[in-house]
Amino acid sequence: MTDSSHLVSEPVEPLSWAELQALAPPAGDRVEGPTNAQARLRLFGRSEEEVRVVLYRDHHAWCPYCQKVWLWLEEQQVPYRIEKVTMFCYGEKEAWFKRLVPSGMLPALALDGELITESDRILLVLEAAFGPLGLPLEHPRMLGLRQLERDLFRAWCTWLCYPGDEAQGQQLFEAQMQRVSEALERHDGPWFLESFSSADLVFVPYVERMNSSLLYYKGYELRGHWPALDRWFQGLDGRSTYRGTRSDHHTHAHDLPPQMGGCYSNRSAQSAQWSQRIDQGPWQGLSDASEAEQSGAAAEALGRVLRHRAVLLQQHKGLDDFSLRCALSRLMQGTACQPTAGAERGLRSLRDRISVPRDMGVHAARLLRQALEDIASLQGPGQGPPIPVRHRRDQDPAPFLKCR
Ligand SMILES: N[C@@H](CCC(=O)N[C@@H](CS)C(=O)NCC(=O)O)C(=O)O
Repeated sequence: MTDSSHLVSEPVEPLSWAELQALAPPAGDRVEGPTNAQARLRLFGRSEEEVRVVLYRDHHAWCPYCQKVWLWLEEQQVPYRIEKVTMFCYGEKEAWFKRLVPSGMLPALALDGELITESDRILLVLEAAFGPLGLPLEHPRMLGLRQLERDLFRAWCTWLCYPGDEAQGQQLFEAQMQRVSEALERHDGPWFLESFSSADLVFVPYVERMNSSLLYYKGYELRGHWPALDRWFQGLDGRSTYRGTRSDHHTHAHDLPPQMGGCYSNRSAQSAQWSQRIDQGPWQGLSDASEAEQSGAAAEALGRVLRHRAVLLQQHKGLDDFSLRCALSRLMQGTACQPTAGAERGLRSLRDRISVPRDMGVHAARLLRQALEDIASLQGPGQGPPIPVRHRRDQDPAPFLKCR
């Protein structure tokens, strides 16, 4: 693990933009390559004329109900187009979307031009058109698991989002987790049924958010407490569909409060430790992804910063060209050049606003956060603007869309 507090600057120049550009990976195939958050079209080897589906989901991939539908389409390899929409918490809802869906709610999906809202209805319509993923959603076993997911969701909300008796909140949550664990242990494999199915997919978005939020706000290690759930996460880590939609602890710790109306810390020593580590590093080895798939992560992060560098330099007060190159040189070569005086706030402002998977994958984000922190630490302890909790307008996508 890197401990940036003891890092000493070296008498080196950062790489130039041209040198950095030469280290960036070639643009990946968003349409036919692995599941990714940047694609606007997914074809799975089919022609564009065959596309019958449009998925309307949020720009930042924060909406859990969108993740469920997104994963279903990726698992079933149904060709689809993606239209991204702004959530109320981080910006202005697009007028064209409000005309389509006056409530502004996501996800929405068009099948052969017919608009459907409500994620469960969307999945039923998709299932009728393209076939089920495992057992049909209305099979009695599936209905039981879907109900269990809602019971777990409610217990999690009660513990996380309302101030109250902490011990009781945890107890109610663990009672539901016990049922989840028993459901998972009913089969040999890691899944809720004999093989991967819509049942797993229904649990993915919120259990992912539970894993991150309970660690950050309660110091509760979900995967450590529940071995069956840990196996389930390991199974998910092995699926490229999941890896492409998966977020990380830092992103969820800060995207949930405005969406859920607040998250309450239990102020335990463990939650203080975990939240500090998730916010300020070191990020390597956090339990939000398996450690295996890391190759190319630094280059991935570099490519994403290069793409948006002009807007990033405008958006993060104090971040200057030279200091950003210092951080990227650290990322790619491990060098430690001294950033400009005052740049530490801008470097940490960017560090705090990397969003997974919107910007890059979990491993790329960890490496970039660490490089930004390492270089910022050479200048001092100054932090960027605090991350707001009631809204996330600091994450308005508008400036980034102008230069698409
Ligand atoms: N019951 C709905 C819930 C959908 C929902 O709550 N969507 C939220 C985002 S997770 C939303 O679009 N809110 C409006 C906004 O944030 O802009 C479903 O299953 O689709």
